Amino acid sequence: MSHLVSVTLDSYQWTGGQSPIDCHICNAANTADADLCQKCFAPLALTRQAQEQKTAPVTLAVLGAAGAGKTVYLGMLMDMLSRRKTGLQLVARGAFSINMQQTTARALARSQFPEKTPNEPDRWNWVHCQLRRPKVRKPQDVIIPDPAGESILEELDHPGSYPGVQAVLQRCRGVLLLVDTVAIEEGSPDQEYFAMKVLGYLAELRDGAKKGWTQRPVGILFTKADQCETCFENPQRYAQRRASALWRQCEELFPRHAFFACSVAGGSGYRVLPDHELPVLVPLRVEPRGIVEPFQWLIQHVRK
Ligand SMILES: Nc1nc2c(ncn2[C@@H]2O[C@H](COP(=O)(O)OP(=O)(O)O)[C@@H](O)[C@H]2O)c(=O)[nH]1
Ligand SMILES: [Mg+2]
Ligand SMILES: [Zn+2]
Repeated sequence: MSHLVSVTLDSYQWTGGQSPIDCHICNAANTADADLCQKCFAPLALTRQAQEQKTAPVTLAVLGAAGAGKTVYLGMLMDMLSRRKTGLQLVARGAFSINMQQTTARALARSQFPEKTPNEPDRWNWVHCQLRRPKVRKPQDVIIPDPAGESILEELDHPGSYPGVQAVLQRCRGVLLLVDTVAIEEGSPDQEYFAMKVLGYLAELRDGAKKGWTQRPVGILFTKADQCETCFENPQRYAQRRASALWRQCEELFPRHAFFACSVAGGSGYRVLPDHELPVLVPLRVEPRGIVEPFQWLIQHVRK
């Protein structure tokens, strides 16, 4: 029996008629018929759609530690803005952009939270949408990825391990940084440290000619604030009292920053679900608060 196998080299594809495609997120060259970028795993449909536009899409980042509430927040935001008929509205571009909204809405409709975002970058959600704003004639294309929290941390600790995260951090023109209020109330410092690591990274990047994010907006968003009414009452004061190192970092390094509080669930409780061994935290009812305001602020402060 022979152990010889024939392996097709990818390089044959470069000789085909179609020209290679440079990923919009990380600039890596890809074969014309690839679906995902070979370096950062962003869907190349993003790049193809971006190439159709006269003005390049703006990349925004929604970041936070694992479990901070990124997927629930983004899914709810998309769902709310895509159903609006006036004010700030959003239209998804391409079927892949609807996945996260659909998963979140479907889970909440069954009184559950969506499953955790997988670590593998080829399974992250990417949203490409068109923003329509009152009194602004031209719609603006926006790209927002939803990476797993562990991958963000891994990239911050070991640069180069997740090229997708690195590319997004370098490319994004504004950040919403999510901080879990429940964890802060429980006395866990990890949420604050995570946010500070992200801000430390951003502060080292160049913004135009200067070092540091002097012009780009950073919104700090306290999630799950249904569990902490004082946070809702005054997020800025809450930050100053309960996350003082993060608050100081924002004051000193990011001239354009603001604090917000949000929640998707109007209370939550534990329930035993058929396919889970342990009781699972579920939303008691869906009662979105403070979802649109932080995003609206971010969009307003992104430099033209
Ligand atoms: N009480 C409450 N819990 C929430 C809310 N949003 C998310 N959670 C909880 O936080 C968990 C993680 O949310 P997820 O969006 O998956 O976090 P991610 O890892 O940052 O994407 C969910 O499974 C819920 O248990 C909220 O608005 N209120
Ligand atoms: Mg997630
Ligand atoms: Zn790429």
